[in-house]
Amino acid sequence: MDVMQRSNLLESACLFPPPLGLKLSYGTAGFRADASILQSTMFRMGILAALRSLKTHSVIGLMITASHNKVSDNGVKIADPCGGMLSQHWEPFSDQLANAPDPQTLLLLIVEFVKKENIPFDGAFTAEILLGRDTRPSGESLLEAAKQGVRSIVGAVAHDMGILTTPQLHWMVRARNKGLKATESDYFEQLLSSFRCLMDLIPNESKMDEIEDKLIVDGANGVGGEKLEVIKKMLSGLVIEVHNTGKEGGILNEGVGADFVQKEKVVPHGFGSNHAGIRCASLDGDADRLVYFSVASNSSNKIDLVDGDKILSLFAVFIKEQLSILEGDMKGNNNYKARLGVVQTAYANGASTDYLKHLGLEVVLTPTGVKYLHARAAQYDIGIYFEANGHGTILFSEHYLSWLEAKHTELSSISQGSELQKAALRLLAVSKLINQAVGDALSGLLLVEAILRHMGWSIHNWNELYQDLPSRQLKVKVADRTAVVTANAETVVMSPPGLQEAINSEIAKCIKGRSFVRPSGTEDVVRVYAEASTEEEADSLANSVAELVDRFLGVGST
Ligand code: 16G
Ligand code: MG
Repeated sequence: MDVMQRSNLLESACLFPPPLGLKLSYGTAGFRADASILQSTMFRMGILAALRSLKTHSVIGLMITASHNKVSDNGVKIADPCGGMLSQHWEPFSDQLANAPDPQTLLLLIVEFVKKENIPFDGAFTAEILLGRDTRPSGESLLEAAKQGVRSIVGAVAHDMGILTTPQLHWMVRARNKGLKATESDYFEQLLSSFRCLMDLIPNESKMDEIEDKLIVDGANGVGGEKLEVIKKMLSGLVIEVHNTGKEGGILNEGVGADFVQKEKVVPHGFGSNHAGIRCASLDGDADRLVYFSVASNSSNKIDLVDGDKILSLFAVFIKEQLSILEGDMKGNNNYKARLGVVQTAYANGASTDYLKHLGLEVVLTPTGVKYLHARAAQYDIGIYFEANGHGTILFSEHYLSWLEAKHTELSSISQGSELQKAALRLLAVSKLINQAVGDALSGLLLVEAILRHMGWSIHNWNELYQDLPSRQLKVKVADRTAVVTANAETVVMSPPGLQEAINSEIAKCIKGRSFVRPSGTEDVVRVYAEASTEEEADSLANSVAELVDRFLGVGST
């Protein structure tokens, strides 16, 4: 780094002093805090994104969003060259950058890191950053801070991609680095053409008339509703009505959205008994989560939730069906059996895991957070991952996709229109429809809709795949949540000593009891999950475990 670069960094850093006395952390998926204190973090993440671009010789993404958090919050996450989350290897550096107390310390940190990581500053490569933001009012000024951060690295270029869903930005980064078409209209075009392809391949015998044409979507008053309005206009064969678009004066994530619906299990604002029985879906504030629900027929505000686990199960059933057609009667020489795997977290309802195992699928658990699930799913030819909260996707390995392309070409020449050829084409269409970079509520929704029509299933048929075990989630405020150390994909507490044994004895009192605790990666709390055979048992197990957490770690304890 030459003198000009150093003075450029120092000068611009002076314009963005960090908030005093506050420790920021990259957390599970980027920084999140009250928007008013994020200017310096945003500026510094602009720098980090530019350094990452230089290091990887690739386009990097910077997304300004706080997902399902309240509207006064905002946040930032970085998309790596493949479109996935920032490499965990760089997370400690992002924490250090965000927390550097003054411009000199910041510069020193950067100089050291550039040396350690061997980041080239020879001008041979132009750092390029795609910036996106959700609909939060604070997004615009935070975007300016991020741009200044990018530009404080001499020669780096910041492209403002405008208001986007988080998955759209990840998709664009991945597409750019693969040399593919990468604009927003390319995104819509890819989704719509692969959706159309799946719809055209629906078997004639599918009982489509049993399915309500109409889908009502809760847009969380965020960016997802806005984008869905665009998709809607280009669709045929599916009627979508979007509520909570944010245009009717509703507030982002307030009593609406996938997080609210999944955690509270009640109707979002704008939905009521007049929607009973109709297929409904809910997106979160940045549209990377999707859950479905139907409004209970009695006049209460209760819903039948169809969560991420059930979306995963629907996808798994469909993919498995296509694979057995394709692999059951292999014609030609070029035959191959795909490795199909399913990835969940400890939050997956126990009934879903049992169901998936009964289907004969390999099911693995990882810790909470997309970066863990995604990495594990990428180890299969086809890896399906979902969190119960509705974040997930289906990954196809490059190797499998090349095989599938070749197989499809071969089948098209020897048995055009055969079931085998159709199965290959369906799998190829799924790989284009479903976002390969990150979980995406919009593409997930289109895939769910296509599969329901393929199966001839109403939302009720789908929901009956298995019966969820009653579950309860609580959070406990403690003195120091980092004192909770877990292992085995967060299912076992290693520290503080004795807590796991105490939890075990509570679990033993319940039929089909299961419970675990973990420190939240996004809030200063310890989370408690419990499930059991009845609502009462699940509630009481959650309460007893929360009491244990409080006893071992409560605000008063040290
Ligand atoms: C973030 C994660 C989500 C996870 C949630 C857990 C990403 C993109 N998002 O929203 O996957 O379920 O955090 O929050 O990784 P918690 O640690 O507060 O429970
Ligand atoms: Mg989100």
